[in-house]
Amino acid sequence: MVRNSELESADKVPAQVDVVIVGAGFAGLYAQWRLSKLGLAVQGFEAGSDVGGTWYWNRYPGARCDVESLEYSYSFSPELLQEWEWTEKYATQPEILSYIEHVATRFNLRRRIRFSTQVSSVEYQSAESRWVVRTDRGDEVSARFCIMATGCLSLPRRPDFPGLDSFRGRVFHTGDWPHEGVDFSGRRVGIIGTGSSGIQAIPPIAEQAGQLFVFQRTANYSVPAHNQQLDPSHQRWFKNNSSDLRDRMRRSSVGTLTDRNPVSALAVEPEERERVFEAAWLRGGAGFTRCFSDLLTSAKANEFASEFVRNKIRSIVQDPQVADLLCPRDYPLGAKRICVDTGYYATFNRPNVRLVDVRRAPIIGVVEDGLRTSAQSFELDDLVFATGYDAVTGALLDMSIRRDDGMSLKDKWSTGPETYLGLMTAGFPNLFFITGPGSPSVLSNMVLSIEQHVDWIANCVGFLTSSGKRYIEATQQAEGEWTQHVAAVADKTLFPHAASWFLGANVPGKPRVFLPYAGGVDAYGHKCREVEQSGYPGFQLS
Ligand code: N01
Repeated sequence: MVRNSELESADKVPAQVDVVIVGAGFAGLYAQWRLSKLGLAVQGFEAGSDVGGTWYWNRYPGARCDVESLEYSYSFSPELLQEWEWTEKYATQPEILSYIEHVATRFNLRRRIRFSTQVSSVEYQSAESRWVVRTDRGDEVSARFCIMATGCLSLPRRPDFPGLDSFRGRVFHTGDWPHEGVDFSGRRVGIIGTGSSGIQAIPPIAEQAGQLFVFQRTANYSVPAHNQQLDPSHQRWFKNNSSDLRDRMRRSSVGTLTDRNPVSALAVEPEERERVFEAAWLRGGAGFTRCFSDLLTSAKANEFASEFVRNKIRSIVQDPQVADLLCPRDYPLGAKRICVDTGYYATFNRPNVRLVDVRRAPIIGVVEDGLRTSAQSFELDDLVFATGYDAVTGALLDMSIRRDDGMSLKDKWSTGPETYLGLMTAGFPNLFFITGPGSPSVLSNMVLSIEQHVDWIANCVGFLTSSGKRYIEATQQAEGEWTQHVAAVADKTLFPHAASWFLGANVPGKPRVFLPYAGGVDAYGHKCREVEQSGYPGFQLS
């Protein structure tokens, strides 16, 4: 075993370590803490110049979490819980980033991370049962274990419009926003995309810009955040009861305190249904999709909720034609990730904002001074892409992960990812994914799911190390059965009824496979515990 004292500076990458951790967001940092505690030598790599992951890159105006701050935070340290004071119900990106930076400093986690460094290849040497990790800065390190904390939404996608290079104005992507911020004052701005990022960025950009054109291909369902300052007594209550509350979150469907109402939307009178929808709308947040038991499983129940939101849009947006265009109709509410906004629909009442339907008249290209659709030209100074990510598998497949006999993860997953529990894939021993495909990941409170995965991985690595075993690998059979189970569970829901990034539908050529596990955080956690406690059935240990 390599001693930690040999790794004083992240700029001196040792030739051998026990564990390499790729990424330094919420997942990578907790993995650093947890694996180092086992006395293992750990080396981290991070593409950004500091910690933060998603919250390092997504600095666009309006960026904010849609899980409540108190719930979207680490639970591993009671001291950290007590000393950190969140200021708002839904934290802004700067506040979350300072929290992550504080964690890195408080637990001294940066010293084993090499920043501004992209991992380019990860290769398994079967004779030695070790991984060789190489970076774009020429580092080469050999490790027994490799942990991919690369994030589910970390590889931005920008459509390749003809002529984009000829554009003389400024071009931005929400997922790679300039650190110094952007001043849109008085400018003609075009924004493409009305998913969660676009819906958050549009209101503040509209307040600054001279003119804002919103290029919408698919209308999205969005519910108000009703964000507010955190009441100190509520924060105290959460901290004093955190142990019970965290247990409740772990036993819930998505890892938050707002769990699913067990009552069917079809079992109540219309007045009661409206009352429940109205209460959920007034409470705000993504919990709207859980205000009845069957909004994501029954098309009929879902249509009631969808029509409720459409009516809200019609009541907020003054121009009936614009309101109509903002009303989603071609997929069930929640089948694409529901958005949470502050003033999104009302922004379309501003005289300087125009909604452009690029479903009817698609974008055909970019020219020197703007953008063209098949119907019209738009003169622009700035172009903002809020066009999303190659989600869940994108960052993993962007690296060359392979074995020395030539088999690559890209080849193995060419028809869709196959994992056991979203944690490991057969043929790639000692390689762990945090919130990988086939785990609740993006359907859950990410911080809670990250902690659950890191704890499982740390316990597994601790067990292998103490029992003198060289490696662990998912079996083909367990992986095949789990992959089928993930698909079967998704098929019982309305999720596959939308062409979403959950299914890979936003990336041309990506296999259409439902990526996260929709069976719930509670059932999933139970299964992982059972596997751990019964000696890792479904995995081969050597
Ligand atoms: O990306 P998206 P996102 N021409 O893929 C459009 C998380 N997140 O970055 O639907 C025209 O959802 C595309 O149109 P369509 C959250 O999990 C969380 O907004 O494909 N339009 C769509 O409107 C979220 O779900 C938070 O027809 C094009 C948009 O771009 C996930 O990140 C905040 C186009 C992409 O939407 C991703 O959200 C932000 C084209 N060629 C993000 N190509 C919070 O916590 C794409 N589009 C609140």
